[in-house]
Amino acid sequence: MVRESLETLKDEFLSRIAEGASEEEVERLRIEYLGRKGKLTFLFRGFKELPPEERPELGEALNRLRQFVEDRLEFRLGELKQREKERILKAERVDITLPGSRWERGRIHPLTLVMDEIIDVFLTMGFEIARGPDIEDDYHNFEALNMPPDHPARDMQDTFFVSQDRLLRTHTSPVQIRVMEQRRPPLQIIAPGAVFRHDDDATHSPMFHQVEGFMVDSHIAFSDLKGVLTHFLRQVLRPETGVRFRPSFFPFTEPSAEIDIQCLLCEGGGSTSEGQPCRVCKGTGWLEILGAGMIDPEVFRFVGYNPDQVSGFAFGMGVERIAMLKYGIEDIRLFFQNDLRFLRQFS
Ligand code: 2NM
Repeated sequence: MVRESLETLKDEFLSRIAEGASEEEVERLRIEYLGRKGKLTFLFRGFKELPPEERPELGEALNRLRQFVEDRLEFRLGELKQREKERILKAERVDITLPGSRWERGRIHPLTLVMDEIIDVFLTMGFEIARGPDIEDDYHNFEALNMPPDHPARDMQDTFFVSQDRLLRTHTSPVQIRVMEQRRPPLQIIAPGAVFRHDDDATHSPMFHQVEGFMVDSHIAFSDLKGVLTHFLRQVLRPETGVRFRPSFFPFTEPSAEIDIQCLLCEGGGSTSEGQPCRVCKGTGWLEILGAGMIDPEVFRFVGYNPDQVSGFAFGMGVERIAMLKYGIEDIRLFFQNDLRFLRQFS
């Protein structure tokens, strides 16, 4: 009687487990048969009401059935797990014959290109590179460069102040002051780097780059300035570029000069082939490209040099301006917008 119901239960279980197509269904079967209110558990409870002589045989049969159900559940779960694994392996197989996606090669920024070319010419002439902080004090940016607090030239520098005595350097000249404070001539130094002025339009950026430099020794003359800077310009631009020196003024040099090159577009003619004034040089045939001069004796006194024993020249240039002239770029802001259509044009 009970034996028969065990057989029925087993057959029913076998057909149910064959239908169970997911791990969740198998788990539900485990609860249905072996859980606290499960079908087999129920039979185990009824076991106590049997006459004692029937108990051993039936107990053994019940235990065998429970073991059978447990084994079957385990086996089915293994089958389903294996099937799922195969499905995933098939679905997610990597096709290694597909062509990969290529990395786009990066480029050097046009300002870095021009900066490196400028630096390279001076390194070849034996100059050293010096660097200094972006944030300077009033003394190194102005005072030691012969610009006392009431000096009108300070108006020319629209300075970003960080505090009473801290400012974003308006030129890289403070680097040269720092070098002279620490070392004795002979010195040939260039100071490349970012500088900051309160100015913002198509030809002025609040952050731009300069390369300044100087040469100091016992007998440096204006002819040395002319020779070094003419050679520099003909190396960076074209070997046949015309160069002219005009008198000018800077608080830190005396005498001072501004240096022009023949226009790169109209080649000094000042007009286009249609007889219009050249748009790059505005018809003058010349472009201002460098400022320079013989270092003022006052600057030497500030750094502890004896102006009767040393002399030297110094110069400065704007890297963006040179890059704009060289490549015919009309708006300085293009350098800082990171538009790939612009940046891709230089290599
Ligand atoms: C310029 C023009 C002329 C200059 C002077 C010095 C220093 F520190 F040696 F005195 N550094 N740079 C200088 C001179 C810079 O830029 C247009």
